Amino acid sequence: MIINKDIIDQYNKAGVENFNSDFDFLQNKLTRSGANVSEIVNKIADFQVAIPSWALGAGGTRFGRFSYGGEPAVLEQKLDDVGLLHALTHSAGAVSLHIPWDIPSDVSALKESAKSHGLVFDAMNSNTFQDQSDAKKSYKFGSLNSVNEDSRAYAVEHNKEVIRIGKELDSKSLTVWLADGASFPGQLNFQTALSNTEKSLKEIYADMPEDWKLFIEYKPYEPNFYSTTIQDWGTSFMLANACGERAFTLVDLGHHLPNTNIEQIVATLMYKGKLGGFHFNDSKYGDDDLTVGSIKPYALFLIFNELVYGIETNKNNPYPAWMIDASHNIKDPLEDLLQSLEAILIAYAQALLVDQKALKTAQLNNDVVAAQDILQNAYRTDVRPLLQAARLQTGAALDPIAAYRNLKVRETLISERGWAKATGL
Ligand SMILES: [Mn+2]
Repeated sequence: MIINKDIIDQYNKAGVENFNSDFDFLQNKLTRSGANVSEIVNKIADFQVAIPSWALGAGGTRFGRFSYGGEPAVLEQKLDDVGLLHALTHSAGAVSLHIPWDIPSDVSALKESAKSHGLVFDAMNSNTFQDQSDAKKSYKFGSLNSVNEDSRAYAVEHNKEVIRIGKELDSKSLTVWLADGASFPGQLNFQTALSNTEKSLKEIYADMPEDWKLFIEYKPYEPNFYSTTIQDWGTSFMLANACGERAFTLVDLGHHLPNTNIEQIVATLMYKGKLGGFHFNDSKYGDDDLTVGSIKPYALFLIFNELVYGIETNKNNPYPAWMIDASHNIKDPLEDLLQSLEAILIAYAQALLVDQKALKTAQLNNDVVAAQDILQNAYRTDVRPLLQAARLQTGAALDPIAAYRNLKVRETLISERGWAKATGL
């Protein structure tokens, strides 16, 4: 299924009058307070988030997986799905592949397909957290950190293969997330595990082309429940520094213990120019894979406030690679992703509204009440008409989920593809 611009323009007609009145009201209000509305709308229109190939099928927990029908069975169909999201929102202009689930059989055809959907290939993801059916070595007791030299070499070689495939697709970065760790005290020597990981990452780093970046993700627990070798941003930061200037830390919202001050981690990393990538999701307890903004929208806004400040201030930090890393098992996966994109752009737009000059003055005067008010004034603004203006400007749908339902996308996908399950988790 392809959604072309004419269909969307036709669909948008019914909502334009209401949009105009909502937008005028907000524009007047924001202009009065000194905001440059058209500049903010342009920034929202430019913001692109990568969609991971594994989020397009119904996700699962270790207890079960419930199919939605019409799931993409092959890589080409995954690209088509991201193309649908991009047509509806014009903010999902990139796809993030996962090897070995997404090994392309015809690279030039795949690149052609991506181009026709207006997509680029963002960071490539390696997978050393499970053994494939044809695996020659096992990752049961670790991969890059393994005490078994053969497993370590096998994992390094896999990452090199991911780089090779990524080069063919014009990707420019590799994300490494390791499940490596221990479930029981005494199982591994912390220092040996860390040293092995550092050596392995350096080998992978040395294999990357000059214009590539390495993103090192961290996670405090799960699937190992006693220790994770790259458990926190500090360990990731240390390893990135050991690798070199094109290695960075990747922050995944779900990879923190409850109540961690993630916005402060963002600020600390950007201050040192080491925040390379960002994975969006939401959670109540741990790595829950819930829709972005569904549980803690204010925390998301505070994080975006630091991201916006860092992008403006820390020119030594590269522009971060954004990706949604969530996949839940009770929603239509495409509707879930549309909700996540909306939540990301809302938080971004609210952060763009923060009066940075006034905030700085309040901070210099230790005016705690004013500082809180400045942040909350931005957070409490209903910025959705700004998102709609950006979508109208780029030919996307005024209301993407309503358009998705109105155009019967899921029903069409089921009739085209049947009930096969997507590959991946
Ligand atoms: Mn992640």
